[in-house]
Amino acid sequence: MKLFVTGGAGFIGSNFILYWIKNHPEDHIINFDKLTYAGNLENLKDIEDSSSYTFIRGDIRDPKTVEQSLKGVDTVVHFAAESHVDRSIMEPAAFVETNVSGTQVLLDAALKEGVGRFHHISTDEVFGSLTLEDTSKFTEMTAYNPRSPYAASKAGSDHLVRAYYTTYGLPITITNCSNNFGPYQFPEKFIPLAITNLLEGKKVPVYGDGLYVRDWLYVEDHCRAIDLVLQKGKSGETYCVGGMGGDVNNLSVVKKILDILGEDESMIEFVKDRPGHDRRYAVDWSKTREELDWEPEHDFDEWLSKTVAWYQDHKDWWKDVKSGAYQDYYNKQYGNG
Ligand code: NAD
Ligand code: TDX
Repeated sequence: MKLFVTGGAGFIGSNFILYWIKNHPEDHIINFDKLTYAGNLENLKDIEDSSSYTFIRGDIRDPKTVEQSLKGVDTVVHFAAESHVDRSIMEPAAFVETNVSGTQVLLDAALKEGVGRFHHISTDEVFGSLTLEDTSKFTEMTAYNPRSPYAASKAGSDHLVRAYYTTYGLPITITNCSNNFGPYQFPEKFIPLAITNLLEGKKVPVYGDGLYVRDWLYVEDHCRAIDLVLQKGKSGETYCVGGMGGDVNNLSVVKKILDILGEDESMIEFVKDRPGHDRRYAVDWSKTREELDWEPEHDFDEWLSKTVAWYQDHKDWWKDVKSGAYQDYYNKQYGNG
Protein backbone atom coordinates (compact mmCIF):
# COMPACT_ATOMS: atom_id res chain seq x y z
CA MET A 1 0.00 0.00 0.00
CA LYS A 2 1.15 3.54 -0.76
CA LEU A 3 0.30 6.00 2.03
CA PHE A 4 0.37 9.77 1.63
CA VAL A 5 0.86 11.36 5.06
CA THR A 6 0.47 15.13 5.37
CA GLY A 7 2.16 16.90 8.28
CA GLY A 8 4.44 13.91 8.88
CA ALA A 9 7.24 16.11 10.26
CA GLY A 10 5.06 17.32 13.15
CA PHE A 11 4.49 15.70 16.52
CA ILE A 12 1.78 13.11 15.84
CA GLY A 13 2.60 12.72 12.14
CA SER A 14 6.23 11.76 12.83
CA ASN A 15 5.21 9.35 15.59
CA PHE A 16 2.71 7.85 13.14
CA ILE A 17 5.33 7.38 10.40
CA LEU A 18 7.76 5.72 12.82
CA TYR A 19 4.91 3.49 14.07
CA TRP A 20 3.80 2.61 10.52
CA ILE A 21 7.24 1.71 9.17
CA LYS A 22 7.80 -0.55 12.19
CA ASN A 23 4.42 -2.27 11.93
CA HIS A 24 3.88 -2.30 8.15
CA PRO A 25 7.34 -2.58 6.57
CA GLU A 26 5.82 -3.72 3.26
CA ASP A 27 4.12 -0.33 2.68
CA HIS A 28 5.51 2.87 1.20
CA ILE A 29 5.00 6.23 2.93
CA ILE A 30 5.18 9.65 1.30
CA ASN A 31 5.56 12.38 3.90
CA PHE A 32 4.20 15.65 2.47
CA ASP A 33 5.03 18.55 4.77
CA LYS A 34 5.62 22.27 4.39
CA LEU A 35 8.05 22.32 7.34
CA THR A 36 6.50 25.23 9.19
CA TYR A 37 7.95 26.15 12.60
CA ALA A 38 6.26 22.95 13.91
CA GLY A 39 7.74 20.56 11.33
CA ASN A 40 11.10 18.97 12.09
CA LEU A 41 12.77 16.30 9.95
CA GLU A 42 15.07 15.45 12.88
CA ASN A 43 12.10 13.45 14.23
CA LEU A 44 12.48 11.07 11.29
CA LYS A 45 16.22 10.78 10.97
CA ASP A 46 16.17 7.08 11.96
CA ILE A 47 14.14 6.21 8.86
CA GLU A 48 15.10 8.95 6.38
CA ASP A 49 17.17 6.53 4.27
CA SER A 50 14.58 3.76 4.35
CA SER A 51 13.40 2.55 0.94
CA SER A 52 9.86 2.57 2.40
CA TYR A 53 9.94 6.35 2.89
CA THR A 54 9.93 9.48 0.68
CA PHE A 55 9.81 13.10 1.83
CA ILE A 56 8.24 15.85 -0.27
CA ARG A 57 8.40 19.44 0.92
CA GLY A 58 5.09 20.95 -0.11
CA ASP A 59 2.14 23.03 0.97
CA ILE A 60 -1.31 21.42 1.14
CA ARG A 61 -2.75 24.71 -0.16
CA ASP A 62 -0.88 24.29 -3.46
CA PRO A 63 -3.15 22.24 -5.79
CA LYS A 64 -0.51 21.55 -8.45
CA THR A 65 2.12 20.06 -6.11
CA VAL A 66 -0.52 18.16 -4.15
CA GLU A 67 -2.00 16.60 -7.31
CA GLN A 68 1.41 15.62 -8.70
CA SER A 69 2.46 14.11 -5.38
CA LEU A 70 -0.75 12.09 -5.00
CA LYS A 71 -0.27 10.01 -8.16
CA GLY A 72 -0.64 6.30 -7.41
CA VAL A 73 -1.52 6.83 -3.76
CA ASP A 74 -3.94 4.38 -2.09
CA THR A 75 -4.56 6.12 1.22
CA VAL A 76 -4.25 9.69 2.51
CA VAL A 77 -3.69 10.27 6.24
CA HIS A 78 -4.14 13.98 6.79
CA PHE A 79 -2.39 15.43 9.87
CA ALA A 80 -1.13 18.74 8.42
CA ALA A 81 -2.59 21.68 10.28
CA GLU A 82 -1.88 24.73 12.31
CA SER A 83 -2.42 23.07 15.68
CA HIS A 84 -1.85 25.47 18.59
CA VAL A 85 -4.87 27.16 20.20
CA ASP A 86 -2.89 30.13 21.59
CA ARG A 87 -1.41 30.93 18.19
CA SER A 88 -4.91 30.74 16.67
CA ILE A 89 -6.01 33.42 19.13
CA MET A 90 -3.07 35.64 18.08
CA GLU A 91 -3.31 35.02 14.33
CA PRO A 92 -6.42 33.16 13.16
CA ALA A 93 -5.99 33.68 9.38
CA ALA A 94 -3.32 30.99 8.96
CA PHE A 95 -5.65 28.49 10.66
CA VAL A 96 -8.42 29.06 8.14
CA GLU A 97 -5.99 28.98 5.23
CA THR A 98 -4.23 25.75 6.20
CA ASN A 99 -6.89 23.84 8.09
CA VAL A 100 -9.92 24.72 5.96
CA SER A 101 -8.61 25.72 2.50
CA GLY A 102 -5.69 23.29 2.63
CA THR A 103 -8.01 20.40 3.48
CA GLN A 104 -10.30 21.35 0.60
CA VAL A 105 -7.38 21.36 -1.86
CA LEU A 106 -6.36 17.89 -0.64
CA LEU A 107 -9.92 16.59 -0.92
CA ASP A 108 -10.18 17.80 -4.52
CA ALA A 109 -6.89 16.16 -5.44
CA ALA A 110 -7.82 12.92 -3.65
CA LEU A 111 -11.07 12.79 -5.59
CA LYS A 112 -9.33 13.48 -8.90
CA GLU A 113 -6.66 10.85 -8.28
CA GLY A 114 -9.23 8.29 -7.05
CA VAL A 115 -7.59 7.50 -3.70
CA GLY A 116 -9.15 4.56 -1.86
CA ARG A 117 -9.41 6.26 1.53
CA PHE A 118 -9.02 9.79 2.85
CA HIS A 119 -8.48 9.66 6.60
CA HIS A 120 -8.78 12.99 8.38
CA ILE A 121 -7.18 13.58 11.78
CA SER A 122 -9.37 15.80 13.91
CA THR A 123 -9.76 16.79 17.51
CA ASP A 124 -12.22 16.63 20.39
CA GLU A 125 -12.06 20.45 20.52
CA VAL A 126 -14.68 20.67 17.75
CA PHE A 127 -17.28 19.60 20.35
CA GLY A 128 -16.68 22.63 22.58
CA SER A 129 -16.39 22.50 26.35
CA LEU A 130 -17.84 20.42 29.21
CA THR A 131 -18.28 21.72 32.75
CA LEU A 132 -16.41 20.34 35.76
CA GLU A 133 -19.70 19.36 37.41
CA ASP A 134 -20.96 17.53 34.32
CA THR A 135 -20.01 13.84 34.10
CA SER A 136 -20.90 13.53 30.41
CA LYS A 137 -18.39 12.93 27.62
CA PHE A 138 -18.13 13.78 23.93
CA THR A 139 -19.33 11.08 21.51
CA GLU A 140 -19.53 10.83 17.72
CA MET A 141 -23.10 12.18 18.04
CA THR A 142 -22.19 15.33 20.03
CA ALA A 143 -23.13 18.53 18.18
CA TYR A 144 -20.23 20.67 17.03
CA ASN A 145 -19.63 23.78 19.14
CA PRO A 146 -16.07 24.99 18.48
CA ARG A 147 -14.96 27.91 20.65
CA SER A 148 -11.45 28.90 19.48
CA PRO A 149 -10.33 29.85 15.96
CA TYR A 150 -8.28 26.61 15.96
CA ALA A 151 -11.31 24.48 16.89
CA ALA A 152 -13.54 26.35 14.42
CA SER A 153 -11.07 25.74 11.59
CA LYS A 154 -10.84 22.03 12.47
CA ALA A 155 -14.65 21.84 12.60
CA GLY A 156 -14.76 23.45 9.13
CA SER A 157 -12.35 20.84 7.82
CA ASP A 158 -14.39 17.97 9.33
CA HIS A 159 -17.54 19.28 7.64
CA LEU A 160 -15.76 19.52 4.29
CA VAL A 161 -14.45 15.95 4.60
CA ARG A 162 -17.98 14.66 5.29
CA ALA A 163 -19.40 16.79 2.46
CA TYR A 164 -16.97 15.20 -0.03
CA TYR A 165 -18.21 11.77 1.11
CA THR A 166 -21.89 12.68 0.75
CA THR A 167 -21.64 14.81 -2.38
CA TYR A 168 -18.91 13.12 -4.40
CA GLY A 169 -18.66 9.68 -2.79
CA LEU A 170 -15.02 10.13 -1.71
CA PRO A 171 -14.26 7.28 0.75
CA ILE A 172 -13.44 9.00 4.04
CA THR A 173 -13.00 8.35 7.75
CA ILE A 174 -12.41 10.83 10.59
CA THR A 175 -10.91 10.41 14.06
CA ASN A 176 -11.66 13.01 16.75
CA CYS A 177 -8.92 12.55 19.30
CA SER A 178 -8.19 14.10 22.69
CA ASN A 179 -4.90 15.71 23.86
CA ASN A 180 -1.84 13.69 22.94
CA PHE A 181 1.51 13.65 24.73
CA GLY A 182 4.82 11.90 24.08
CA PRO A 183 8.15 12.36 22.30
CA TYR A 184 8.70 15.04 19.62
CA GLN A 185 5.86 17.28 20.84
CA PHE A 186 6.65 20.92 20.15
CA PRO A 187 7.33 22.73 23.46
CA GLU A 188 4.59 25.32 22.92
CA LYS A 189 2.09 22.65 24.10
CA PHE A 190 1.49 22.32 27.81
CA ILE A 191 3.29 19.09 28.80
CA PRO A 192 6.54 19.63 26.85
CA LEU A 193 6.48 23.33 27.77
CA ALA A 194 6.30 22.41 31.46
CA ILE A 195 9.02 19.76 31.21
CA THR A 196 11.49 21.84 29.19
CA ASN A 197 10.93 25.00 31.26
CA LEU A 198 11.75 23.04 34.42
CA LEU A 199 14.82 21.50 32.79
CA GLU A 200 15.94 25.08 32.04
CA GLY A 201 15.25 26.21 35.61
CA LYS A 202 12.22 28.26 34.54
CA LYS A 203 8.76 28.30 36.10
CA VAL A 204 5.73 26.64 34.50
CA PRO A 205 3.02 29.11 33.39
CA VAL A 206 -0.42 27.82 34.42
CA TYR A 207 -3.41 29.59 32.91
CA GLY A 208 -6.15 30.90 35.23
CA ASP A 209 -6.92 28.69 38.22
CA GLY A 210 -5.29 25.61 36.63
CA LEU A 211 -8.43 23.53 37.11
CA TYR A 212 -8.96 22.94 33.38
CA VAL A 213 -9.27 19.27 32.48
CA ARG A 214 -7.85 17.52 29.42
CA ASP A 215 -8.26 13.85 28.39
CA TRP A 216 -4.61 12.82 27.94
CA LEU A 217 -3.62 10.04 25.54
CA TYR A 218 -0.13 8.72 24.82
CA VAL A 219 0.62 9.37 21.14
CA GLU A 220 1.28 5.72 20.24
CA ASP A 221 -2.27 4.81 21.31
CA HIS A 222 -3.53 7.42 18.84
CA CYS A 223 -1.35 5.97 16.06
CA ARG A 224 -2.73 2.47 16.73
CA ALA A 225 -6.29 3.80 16.61
CA ILE A 226 -5.62 5.33 13.18
CA ASP A 227 -4.12 2.02 12.01
CA LEU A 228 -7.28 0.16 13.07
CA VAL A 229 -9.56 2.74 11.44
CA LEU A 230 -7.63 2.30 8.17
CA GLN A 231 -7.92 -1.49 8.42
CA LYS A 232 -11.44 -1.93 9.78
CA GLY A 233 -13.18 1.48 9.87
CA LYS A 234 -16.26 2.01 7.71
CA SER A 235 -16.17 4.69 5.03
CA GLY A 236 -18.17 7.79 5.98
CA GLU A 237 -17.73 7.12 9.72
CA THR A 238 -16.26 9.13 12.57
CA TYR A 239 -14.44 7.49 15.49
CA CYS A 240 -13.74 9.17 18.84
CA VAL A 241 -10.36 8.42 20.44
CA GLY A 242 -9.45 9.34 24.02
CA GLY A 243 -7.50 8.45 27.12
CA MET A 244 -8.07 6.10 30.03
CA GLY A 245 -10.40 8.56 31.74
CA GLY A 246 -10.28 9.93 35.25
CA ASP A 247 -10.25 13.72 35.00
CA VAL A 248 -6.75 15.15 35.48
CA ASN A 249 -6.56 18.93 35.73
CA ASN A 250 -3.62 21.02 34.56
CA LEU A 251 -2.41 21.72 38.08
CA SER A 252 -2.26 17.98 38.81
CA VAL A 253 -0.33 17.42 35.59
CA VAL A 254 2.26 20.03 36.62
CA LYS A 255 2.50 18.60 40.13
CA LYS A 256 3.17 15.14 38.68
CA ILE A 257 5.96 16.59 36.50
CA LEU A 258 7.39 18.51 39.48
CA ASP A 259 7.45 15.25 41.47
CA ILE A 260 9.17 13.34 38.66
CA LEU A 261 11.85 16.06 38.42
CA GLY A 262 12.21 16.52 42.20
CA GLU A 263 11.05 20.15 42.07
CA ASP A 264 8.57 21.93 44.35
CA GLU A 265 5.45 24.04 43.80
CA SER A 266 7.39 27.31 43.90
CA MET A 267 8.08 26.50 40.21
CA ILE A 268 4.41 27.06 39.33
CA GLU A 269 3.45 30.52 38.09
CA PHE A 270 -0.22 31.36 37.65
CA VAL A 271 -0.61 33.59 34.59
CA LYS A 272 -3.43 35.32 32.74
CA ASP A 273 -6.05 32.89 31.45
CA ARG A 274 -6.49 31.95 27.78
CA PRO A 275 -9.49 33.81 26.32
CA GLY A 276 -12.46 31.45 25.78
CA HIS A 277 -10.52 28.66 27.59
CA ASP A 278 -12.43 25.36 27.32
CA ARG A 279 -13.00 24.04 30.85
CA ARG A 280 -13.07 20.30 30.36
CA TYR A 281 -12.68 17.70 27.63
CA ALA A 282 -13.64 14.04 28.04
CA VAL A 283 -14.10 11.53 25.24
CA ASP A 284 -16.33 8.46 25.15
CA TRP A 285 -14.50 6.06 22.81
CA SER A 286 -16.84 3.07 23.24
CA LYS A 287 -17.79 3.00 19.53
CA THR A 288 -14.09 2.70 18.62
CA ARG A 289 -13.66 -0.11 21.17
CA GLU A 290 -16.74 -1.98 20.01
CA GLU A 291 -16.19 -1.65 16.25
CA LEU A 292 -12.41 -1.69 16.05
CA ASP A 293 -11.32 -3.44 19.24
CA TRP A 294 -9.22 -0.44 20.27
CA GLU A 295 -8.56 0.90 23.71
CA PRO A 296 -5.73 2.97 25.20
CA GLU A 297 -2.87 0.83 26.54
CA HIS A 298 -0.49 3.43 27.96
CA ASP A 299 -1.09 4.48 31.57
CA PHE A 300 -0.86 8.28 32.02
CA ASP A 301 1.49 8.37 35.05
CA GLU A 302 3.87 5.75 33.71
CA TRP A 303 4.13 7.30 30.24
CA LEU A 304 4.33 10.83 31.61
CA SER A 305 7.48 9.71 33.48
CA LYS A 306 8.84 8.13 30.28
CA THR A 307 8.05 11.30 28.35
CA VAL A 308 9.92 13.40 30.94
CA ALA A 309 12.87 11.00 30.56
CA TRP A 310 12.71 11.39 26.76
CA TYR A 311 12.99 15.19 27.06
CA GLN A 312 15.88 14.76 29.56
CA ASP A 313 17.64 12.52 27.01
CA HIS A 314 16.94 14.73 23.99
CA LYS A 315 18.04 18.18 25.13
CA ASP A 316 19.62 18.96 21.74
CA TRP A 317 16.29 18.33 20.01
CA TRP A 318 14.27 20.77 22.11
CA LYS A 319 17.05 23.33 22.66
CA ASP A 320 17.26 23.75 18.87
CA VAL A 321 13.49 23.99 18.64
CA LYS A 322 13.25 26.49 21.53
CA SER A 323 15.78 28.89 20.06
CA GLY A 324 15.11 31.41 17.28
CA ALA A 325 11.56 32.19 16.24
CA TYR A 326 10.08 30.25 19.16
CA GLN A 327 11.62 32.76 21.59
CA ASP A 328 9.73 35.60 19.85
CA TYR A 329 6.47 33.67 20.22
CA TYR A 330 7.20 32.84 23.88
CA ASN A 331 7.90 36.47 24.74
CA LYS A 332 4.73 37.60 22.98
CA GLN A 333 2.60 34.98 24.78
CA TYR A 334 4.13 35.03 28.27
CA GLY A 335 6.14 38.28 28.44
CA ASN A 336 9.90 38.48 28.85
CA GLY A 337 10.01 37.09 32.42
P1 NAD B 1 2.06 19.86 14.81
O1 NAD B 1 1.78 21.33 14.87
O2 NAD B 1 3.10 19.27 15.69
O3 NAD B 1 2.43 19.45 13.31
C1 NAD B 1 1.79 19.96 12.19
C2 NAD B 1 2.59 19.59 10.95
O4 NAD B 1 1.87 20.06 9.79
C3 NAD B 1 3.98 20.23 10.90
O5 NAD B 1 4.94 19.28 10.50
C4 NAD B 1 3.84 21.31 9.85
O6 NAD B 1 5.04 21.61 9.16
C5 NAD B 1 2.78 20.70 8.92
N1 NAD B 1 2.04 21.73 8.16
C6 NAD B 1 1.45 22.85 8.65
N2 NAD B 1 0.90 23.56 7.65
C7 NAD B 1 1.14 22.87 6.50
C8 NAD B 1 0.81 23.08 5.13
N3 NAD B 1 0.15 24.18 4.73
N4 NAD B 1 1.19 22.15 4.23
C9 NAD B 1 1.88 21.04 4.61
N5 NAD B 1 2.24 20.80 5.88
C10 NAD B 1 1.87 21.69 6.83
O7 NAD B 1 0.65 19.18 15.05
P2 NAD B 1 0.26 17.84 15.85
O8 NAD B 1 0.10 18.15 17.28
O9 NAD B 1 1.16 16.75 15.41
O10 NAD B 1 -1.20 17.59 15.26
C11 NAD B 1 -1.37 16.87 14.05
C12 NAD B 1 -2.84 16.79 13.71
O11 NAD B 1 -3.54 16.16 14.78
C13 NAD B 1 -3.51 18.15 13.53
O12 NAD B 1 -4.43 18.04 12.47
C14 NAD B 1 -4.22 18.40 14.85
O13 NAD B 1 -5.36 19.21 14.66
C15 NAD B 1 -4.62 16.99 15.23
N6 NAD B 1 -4.76 16.72 16.67
C16 NAD B 1 -3.74 17.04 17.54
C17 NAD B 1 -3.87 16.71 18.90
C18 NAD B 1 -2.76 17.01 19.89
O14 NAD B 1 -2.96 16.80 21.08
N7 NAD B 1 -1.60 17.47 19.45
C19 NAD B 1 -5.03 16.08 19.35
C20 NAD B 1 -6.05 15.79 18.43
C21 NAD B 1 -5.89 16.09 17.10
O1 TDX C 1 1.41 27.63 29.05
C1 TDX C 1 0.35 26.99 29.13
N1 TDX C 1 -0.33 26.97 30.31
C2 TDX C 1 -1.51 26.30 30.49
O2 TDX C 1 -2.09 26.33 31.58
C3 TDX C 1 -0.20 26.25 28.01
C4 TDX C 1 0.49 26.24 26.68
C5 TDX C 1 -1.38 25.57 28.20
N2 TDX C 1 -2.03 25.61 29.39
C6 TDX C 1 -3.31 24.86 29.53
C7 TDX C 1 -4.33 25.15 28.47
C8 TDX C 1 -5.09 23.84 28.38
O3 TDX C 1 -6.08 23.79 29.38
O4 TDX C 1 -2.99 23.48 29.40
C9 TDX C 1 -4.03 22.78 28.67
C10 TDX C 1 -3.43 22.15 27.43
O5 TDX C 1 -3.06 23.21 26.56
P1 TDX C 1 -2.42 22.93 25.11
O6 TDX C 1 -1.24 22.02 25.24
O7 TDX C 1 -2.25 24.23 24.43
O8 TDX C 1 -3.55 22.04 24.44
P2 TDX C 1 -5.09 22.32 24.11
O9 TDX C 1 -5.41 23.75 24.07
O10 TDX C 1 -5.91 21.46 25.05
O11 TDX C 1 -5.16 21.72 22.61
C11 TDX C 1 -4.44 20.50 22.29
O12 TDX C 1 -5.27 19.38 22.31
C12 TDX C 1 -6.15 19.19 21.25
C13 TDX C 1 -3.70 20.58 20.96
O13 TDX C 1 -2.88 21.74 20.93
C14 TDX C 1 -4.62 20.55 19.80
O14 TDX C 1 -3.89 20.50 18.58
C15 TDX C 1 -5.49 19.32 19.91
O15 TDX C 1 -6.46 19.34 18.91
